[in-house]
Amino acid sequence: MNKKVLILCVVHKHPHVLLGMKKRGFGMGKWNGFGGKVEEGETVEVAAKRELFEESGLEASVLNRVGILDFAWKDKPDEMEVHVFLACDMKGEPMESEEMRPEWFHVDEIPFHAMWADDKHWMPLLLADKKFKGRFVFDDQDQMLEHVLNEVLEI
Ligand code: 6OG
Repeated sequence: MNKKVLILCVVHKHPHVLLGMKKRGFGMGKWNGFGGKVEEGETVEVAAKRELFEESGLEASVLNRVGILDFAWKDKPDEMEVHVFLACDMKGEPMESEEMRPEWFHVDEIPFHAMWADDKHWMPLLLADKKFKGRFVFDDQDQMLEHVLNEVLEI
């Protein structure tokens, strides 16, 4: 098994969330939070602030880690451990980057049909200020085959 550590940041300013349309690479054509791989020597928090700034132009003063999600693909050795962060307080205005086109969505109008299939399971927990851990398995068409998701008190 080959496990990569990544981070994902969701910006929540009630009643809106900021998502980005992924313009290239992994997950292209889907709305998602902002994120990517943790670089060598970085903590997950530092990586989350860096990725949020690089992809959205926003500077978060505080980022709270609210979830850890494991993603696996059937018949593939690669797995991802994705640390999910919530940003509620930030400086700047969202700006389009090479990777992402940001857009605010009302929490009742999140475009789950154009997002990774796991998001509709854990995002309601994130929006309700809950913490969670989960594992999701996909097939080679990125259809979700199995999932386990639990609310937890501490990450
Ligand atoms: P780059 O390849 O752009 O990092 N990511 C996922 N996010 C969701 N919501 N569901 C998934 O289900 C995901 N798999 C990966 C982690 C990829 C970004 O996409 C996130 C990173 O923020 C499979 O560097």
